[in-house]
Amino acid sequence: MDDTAYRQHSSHWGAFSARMDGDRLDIRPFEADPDPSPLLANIPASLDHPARIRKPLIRRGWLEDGPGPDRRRGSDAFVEVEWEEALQRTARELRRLGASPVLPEEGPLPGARVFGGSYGWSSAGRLHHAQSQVHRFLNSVFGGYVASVDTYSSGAGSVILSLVLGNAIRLNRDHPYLRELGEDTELLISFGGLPLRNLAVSAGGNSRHVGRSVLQQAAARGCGFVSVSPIADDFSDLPGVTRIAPRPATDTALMLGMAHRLHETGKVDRAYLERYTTGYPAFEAYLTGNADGVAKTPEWAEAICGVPACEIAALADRAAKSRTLINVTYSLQRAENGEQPVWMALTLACMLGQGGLPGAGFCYGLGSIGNIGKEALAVPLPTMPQGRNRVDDFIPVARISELLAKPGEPYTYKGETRRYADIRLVYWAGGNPFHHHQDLSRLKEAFSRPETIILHDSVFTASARHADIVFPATVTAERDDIGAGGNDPYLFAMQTLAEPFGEARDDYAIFADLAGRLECGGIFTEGRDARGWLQAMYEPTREALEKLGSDAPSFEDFMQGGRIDLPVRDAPGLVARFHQDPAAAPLETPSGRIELFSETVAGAGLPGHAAWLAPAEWLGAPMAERHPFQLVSNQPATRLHSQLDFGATSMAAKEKGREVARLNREDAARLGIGAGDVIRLHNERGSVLAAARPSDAIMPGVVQLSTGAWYAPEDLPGAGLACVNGNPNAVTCDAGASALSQGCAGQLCLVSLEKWEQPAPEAWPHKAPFSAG
Ligand code: PGD
Repeated sequence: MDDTAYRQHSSHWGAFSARMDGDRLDIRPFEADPDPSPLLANIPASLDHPARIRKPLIRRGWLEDGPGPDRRRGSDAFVEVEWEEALQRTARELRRLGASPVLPEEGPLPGARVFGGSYGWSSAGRLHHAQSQVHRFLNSVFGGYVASVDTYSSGAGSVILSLVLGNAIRLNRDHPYLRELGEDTELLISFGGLPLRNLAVSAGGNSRHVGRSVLQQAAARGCGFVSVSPIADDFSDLPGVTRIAPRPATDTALMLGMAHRLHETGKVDRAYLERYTTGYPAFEAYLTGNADGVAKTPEWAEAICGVPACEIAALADRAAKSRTLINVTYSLQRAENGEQPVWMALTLACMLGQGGLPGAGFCYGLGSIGNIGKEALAVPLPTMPQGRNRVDDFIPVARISELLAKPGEPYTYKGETRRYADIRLVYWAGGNPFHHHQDLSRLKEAFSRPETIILHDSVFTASARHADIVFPATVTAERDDIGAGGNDPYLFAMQTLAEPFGEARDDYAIFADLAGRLECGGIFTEGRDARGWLQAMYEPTREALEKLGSDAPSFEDFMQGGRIDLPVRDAPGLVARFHQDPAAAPLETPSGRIELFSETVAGAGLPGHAAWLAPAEWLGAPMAERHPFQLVSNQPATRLHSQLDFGATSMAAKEKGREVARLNREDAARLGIGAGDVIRLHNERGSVLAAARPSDAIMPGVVQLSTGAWYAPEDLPGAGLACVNGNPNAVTCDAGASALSQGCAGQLCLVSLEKWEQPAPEAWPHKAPFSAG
């Protein structure tokens, strides 16, 4: 490898080129990126941080006593073993659990007791995508696995939209909202703001960060912006942004107040409702109070959300006068009853009747993830086939604790009653459940139940600490791949930048070896090595490009650092086609139209239309008398989730290694809390320490602690177990958003908050494996 030349690479937060400068990775952002992400500076630490895993690890208790439920997971020591021993023992265990080249055609498969949901963002790279690899492996050796459906990002929102907007849920990938925002929108009302930190990241790659320039372009045209969020800096600091801060979790009430004003002032577009929607009369009866005796007036809304009724009415009037785009970010639905703000925003946009106009109508998730609202691509991206999962069982992704702790018990999902499988083996690669799941003490209890837990990661995360067998995986910089993300306009050759750390191996190599030992090698590899797969995956894209008359290099030429401009589709997307002719391009809903009343939702025990449903944990709830602060655990600005938490950008934002929590300046003064003080957030589920930062950007009664600090529980004198690094999931609630979606509701919960007066224990963000014991 020529160490002097820059090589091309990519990440979820941007493309770049890099070369080794001594033992340091020198990174240059992609030259065509107008606004590169500061997260690029986290990457160099990925090569040699002490948290990297050098050799396979086996938990001592598992090694000595064999598989079985074990409460020592999480506190037990690990033993470093040679690859041969680790692979042999793993293959033996997988065989014991039923892995075989000969599986029954009929009847139960061993995979029915294997959880392979393996949720997680993994890394960029179309081949070495860890979750795809683990799925392919489990399909090859167990005939399948118990899967997970939906995402932590968008569980409640995706479920409700799948029912009431049908195929138009794909509108995120299908409609150029960003271009239209730049060119056509007159008023953007964005519930959840439009945080550029989220727009910076996109699964698989985000090579051109255009969010800032689109907002500037819209502002220069005179577009108005209304950011609705308890956190003022959730929207860019452009001049003229109206910021409205409702109590967290009450946006639905605010929207209802706006809807009532439209109704009262005769601004409801009845022709639009008639042509494109169904079920409005039932919603209207609720809105006016004909159904329940309570009119959802702006005054009614004010009592719930705290925003003055006159402001609510004025916002409705302004929306009706302008070409208005109503956007709702994922953050609002990652909460109890999270379906409601999404459905209500859709209902409000339908009442305004502008769905068919460029730059107007309803959008879901703009500002939540980078690829939403970008132009759709005209060619398929290279994809690793996962094989067929013959186990017809799944959980909604955030029900992992129940799955492991309550085998056989019933739960509901989309109106059906299902039962949890009885899981013996958990296989995880490319995710960090002890970062991403809620109520981590409960997750820890659940993780003590399976017989064996196997995990691949490049670093020793809290999830690795709770596994039995840990395989050290390479990071992207240590392997070749192809980089591409949904709606991102380029395909990149990702070139190896450095030798693997220690004895780390690619996930593909680990699975291929295990599959071989289980006599399933042919099924898993189809006779290909990693390079062979890259070539096989590249070909369909190359052929599609050729058909469109685009120059497409041969695979070998492309892998020499090539980059291909991908064409965008010029045909209108689903939303546009539906609005052109709803009869010719119906939605995949029972009526073919937008459902403002849904029988399925009503059948699941919820109101059949969007409605204000008070959650258990909001500032108006009885629980707030005990725990008076609303914790907002949002996405971090300095890393992606928990990835590279030890990187330069992430570490620079911490205080003595501890995550920073922001709270309103007046609240801080009242509680005698100054900048940098250690504070403790707690409720019945647990507690977490953080470093305080008083801020005017946070509304009173709210504390913001982003996700991603690595979970490090310690017993505090007189205060029980606390995460000393600042992971908010030590205190969040893991109940599903509702019985309908069972989505992740981790964004909001109630806590008590106080200054930690005792000597603060040191944060220990990223321990090496051997200090785990
Ligand atoms: P990551 O930190 O991205 O978090 O949860 P997720 O589990 O996706 O974890 C990815 C892991 O994969 C890292 O440990 C990384 O080292 C590892 N990895 C990366 N590349 C590779 C590879 O090539 N091979 C292998 N084997 N491993 C690799 C994110 C989830 O958190 C999400 S998407 C959301 S939206 C949720 N958001 C919230 C929230 O808003 N509030 C709370 N309280 N909690 C949340 N959790 C959720």
